[in-house]
Amino acid sequence: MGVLNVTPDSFSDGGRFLDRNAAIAHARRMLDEGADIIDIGGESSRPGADPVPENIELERILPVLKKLADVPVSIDTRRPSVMREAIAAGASMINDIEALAAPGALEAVAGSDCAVCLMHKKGDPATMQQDPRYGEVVAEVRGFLSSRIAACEKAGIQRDRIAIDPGFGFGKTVEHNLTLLKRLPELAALGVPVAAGWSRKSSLGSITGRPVAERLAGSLAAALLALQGGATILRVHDVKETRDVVAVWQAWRR
Ligand code: 8Y7
Repeated sequence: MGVLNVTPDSFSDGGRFLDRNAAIAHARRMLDEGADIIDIGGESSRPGADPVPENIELERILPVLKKLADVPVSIDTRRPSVMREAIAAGASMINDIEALAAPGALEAVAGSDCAVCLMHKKGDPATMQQDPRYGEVVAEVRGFLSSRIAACEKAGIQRDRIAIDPGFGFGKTVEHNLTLLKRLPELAALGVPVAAGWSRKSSLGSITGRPVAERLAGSLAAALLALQGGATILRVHDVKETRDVVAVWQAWRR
């Protein structure tokens, strides 16, 4: 899954693809490099980010989505109204960092054949990295994702439309992220595809001491560990390089 931020303030590529044509060109390039899904986001969910009004989110997302009608597109949004519009415009997946918790979100996806990625986060983007605490992080994340899968199924979103994601960096310390990465098989045991997003994240900065522009090697190491832990969707900025990681891992596994 290649990341396409159509926002002025995302932490690693904010502002670069606000121009519509640049965004579409970047999506095409990621597809050429081997991306299977393009994840379009019109609202930054980085720690401390401000929310954007719905009409702005839609103005950012819809023109790009419509130009990518021929490929699987995921829409990164928390808003049921945006989900509905995106699904009507051809989105294949809703990637929701709130796991369809907003009132009306389950219904927005249920009345379609669209897939959903349910992500765990603790707290809100503005404050979630201020001293996050868990009793047992894996049990809490697993319990949450399991209950969201159940809520989806109850709402009529069949299991084969659901993926889950521990939400690395969303209300989690480096230790929490590493524990979740180490014990990813316990999430995979829930029986739906697991997505993982470590690409360029601040935990990699903490571990390597590198700024965001120099986190490719760290991102690839984390991608490999996620694959080995059972992730089947990797949400990344650097598609070409991650494809090589996947190829080496698949060759080794065979
Ligand atoms: C993730 C995500 C972000 C992630 C899923 C960033 C929207 C922050 N991270 N969605 N979104 N998983 N499913 O660093 O880890 O790209 S935004």
